[in-house]
Amino acid sequence: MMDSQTKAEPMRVLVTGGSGLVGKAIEHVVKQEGGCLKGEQWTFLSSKEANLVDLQQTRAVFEKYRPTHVIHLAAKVGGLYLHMKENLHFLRDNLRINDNVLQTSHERGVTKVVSCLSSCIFPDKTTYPIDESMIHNGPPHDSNFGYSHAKRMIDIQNRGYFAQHGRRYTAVIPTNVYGPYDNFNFENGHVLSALMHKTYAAKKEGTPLQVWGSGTPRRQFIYSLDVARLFLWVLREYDEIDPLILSVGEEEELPIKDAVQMIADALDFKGQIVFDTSKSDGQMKKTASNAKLRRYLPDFTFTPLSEGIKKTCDWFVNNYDIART
Ligand code: NAP
Ligand code: GFB
Repeated sequence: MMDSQTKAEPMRVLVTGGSGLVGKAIEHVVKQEGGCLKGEQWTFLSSKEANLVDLQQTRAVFEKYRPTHVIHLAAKVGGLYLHMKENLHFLRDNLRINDNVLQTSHERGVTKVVSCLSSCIFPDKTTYPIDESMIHNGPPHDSNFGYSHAKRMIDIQNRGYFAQHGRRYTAVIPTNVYGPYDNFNFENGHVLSALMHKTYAAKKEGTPLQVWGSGTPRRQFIYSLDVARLFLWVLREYDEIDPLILSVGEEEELPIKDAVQMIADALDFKGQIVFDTSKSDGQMKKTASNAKLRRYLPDFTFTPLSEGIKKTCDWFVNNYDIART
């Protein structure tokens, strides 16, 4: 029951998690930026079509679409405060989703799988900048240990499929991603999307903007469409089993409070900004090196943060009724 791709046959690409922030960005690049080559089939899955925690549903959706290539994005995802509440749930769901997708891909002879890790999986106590060789060099930050260990296992699984079966399954490691179709929920969203919603509400209600934590932790933010363009390059051109960090340069890292000001400017919020230091700061920094990416793509242009934040705020205001809030 091998669906392996003969040389001439165009790819049939299955994007798991195709309805989320990164999935929607890939769909945009595929459909609006010529990312789909002649004869290729691209399928963007959501959990409504198949719950990938369930092996039978996973096998059934692979039977239906018979992919030759898989971009594996599907995961239980969330911001710092959701992780702190549900570390075990993140661990168990993501371990099962990843094993079902990788094993079913192998059983069906899928030529290439590109999975998605995250820069939060690196050791919390480390030297900086972090690079791809450091994934397993010590425990991740305590706030997201469940998700981080499940994601680290993908790197181990990829090595196993290559060592035992010669499969060329690999992974990318984005830093914090933001953009249209993000999760803008106050409690469960990542920092930028949650704060965009809070700023929008504070402006409407004439109340102060509540930022959680001290605002001093530092992050590197990458725009979802940049992640999408890099994903397509990795699918077509990147031939290593070892993962690849997808990030802006270290010099683009900034404290949360500076990103808050960019959001306030983008939404024209002139009210008071309050930092609630009773809330956790989470990991203080996770500075990632993009030197390996730059060796491959020295001229790739990233969307400047202020421009990406403006575009995302405009999308949120114009799509408030369909946005995840
Ligand atoms: P997202 O917006 O929350 O989307 C998650 C996607 O996974 C959705 O399409 C969702 O389907 C699907 N999904 C969730 N549980 C599922 C299940 N049990 N069965 C099938 N599908 C399921 O997340 P995202 O931010 O796009 O993340 C995409 C990938 O990037 C993830 O692997 C994440 O770990 C990784 N990543 C994200 C960031 C970030 O800052 N956002 C940073 C680094 C890495 P529904 O729409 O039906 O719920
Ligand atoms: O994006 P975020 O939730 O996760 O960012 P991480 C958390 C940082 O933003 C913390 C501050 O320093 C928070 O104190 N922050 C301020 C807020 N206000 C808010 C707010 O309203 N909501 C949120 N969420 N944060 C995640 C990992 O870590 O990074 C995930 O837990 C994933 O697994 C993601 O890898 C990319 O950057 O701390």
